[in-house]
Amino acid sequence: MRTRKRYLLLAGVLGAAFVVVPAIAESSPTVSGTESLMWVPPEVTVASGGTVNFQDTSKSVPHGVVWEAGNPSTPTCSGVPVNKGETSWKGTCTFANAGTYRYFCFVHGKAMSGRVNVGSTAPPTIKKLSPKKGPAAGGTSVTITGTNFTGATAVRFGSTAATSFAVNSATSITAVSPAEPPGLVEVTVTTSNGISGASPKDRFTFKKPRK
Ligand SMILES: [Cu+2]
Repeated sequence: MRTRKRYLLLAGVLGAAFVVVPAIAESSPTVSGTESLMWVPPEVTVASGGTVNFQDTSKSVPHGVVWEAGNPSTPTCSGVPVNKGETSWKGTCTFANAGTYRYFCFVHGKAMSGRVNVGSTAPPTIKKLSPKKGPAAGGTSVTITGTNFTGATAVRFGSTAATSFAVNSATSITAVSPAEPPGLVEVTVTTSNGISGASPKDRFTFKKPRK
């Protein structure tokens, strides 16, 4: 057991040191106004300053965008009909500020609504785990406090994925620990902006079963 534990600790440290942060995919999502009077997909997420492609693929049904009052800022658009309706168009809009942008169709009204979520480009960080230990059998509900958790795609205990996790807010995630051999691991949160870096605050201990 002793050797195994050392190995795990080593693996955890090495894993954290050699984590390769994937290049952020800068491809922009595309939203299509359809013949069935929907924006597809109705919700997309981009980084601050990111762009979204908009198009009318219906051929015959005109659509156009109306930005709702209360958005973080007015997006800068090119080739997208704003406050008017047109058929067969294709363009892009750039979203300078973080936050949620809501819009609806100039022709079809709020029944045809969409959202663009604009997030930070900073990778997530972990500031606190609570609790910091649990049984090797897993099943511990761990509250992870930190930053930039919005859109988290993975939570890992060492190299093992959490059994499940829920993003409560940009600063809070609740994750259920998987089964792991006893020992210390680094917990990581992954978003499209990267993986949280190793720190003493993200360490979780899987306890040996009592005999
Ligand atoms: Cu429309």
